Amino acid sequence: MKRPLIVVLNGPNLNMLGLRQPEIYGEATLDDVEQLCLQAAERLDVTIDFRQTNGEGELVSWVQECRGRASGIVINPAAYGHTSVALLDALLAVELPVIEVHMSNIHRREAFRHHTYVSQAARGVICGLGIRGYAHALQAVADMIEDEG
Ligand code: CA2
Repeated sequence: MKRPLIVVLNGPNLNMLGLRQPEIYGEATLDDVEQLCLQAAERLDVTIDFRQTNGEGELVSWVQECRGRASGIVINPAAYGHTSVALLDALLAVELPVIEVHMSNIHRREAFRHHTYVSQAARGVICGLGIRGYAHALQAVADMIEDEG
């Protein structure tokens, strides 16, 4: 049987991961995060499409493209989570299980990071677990796909 597709989306500046601010985000690079996701996908018997963009419009388009193509979405919207109603609207419209990931614990940081628009479209939110949060998010989406057929 064909493996379900889970799209893993990453927002602005996450291409800098491992290159700056290791005290907040750790030393792993975005390539390391992709490898971790690929390993989790093997274990879970799903296919992933892993992407990063600095553009809000591109992120919205990628969410729209998931309709009819993907079975679920894992998204680290980065700063757009805190600002983008457009991204929220796209995630609500796509009607797929969504898990939001933040590597840092956004609730222990500045007040403007405590709220995310994306959370309103997410079945669950994982924050503060570093890059391992992505593997937990993939597990959660894979479970939802299996439970809901
Ligand atoms: O903790 C997370 O995963 C965040 O989504 C990361 C975002 C931040 O705006 C969110 O509040 C929480 C920032 C991504 C930028 O990552 C960088 C990594 C290294 C150097 C510079 C930026």
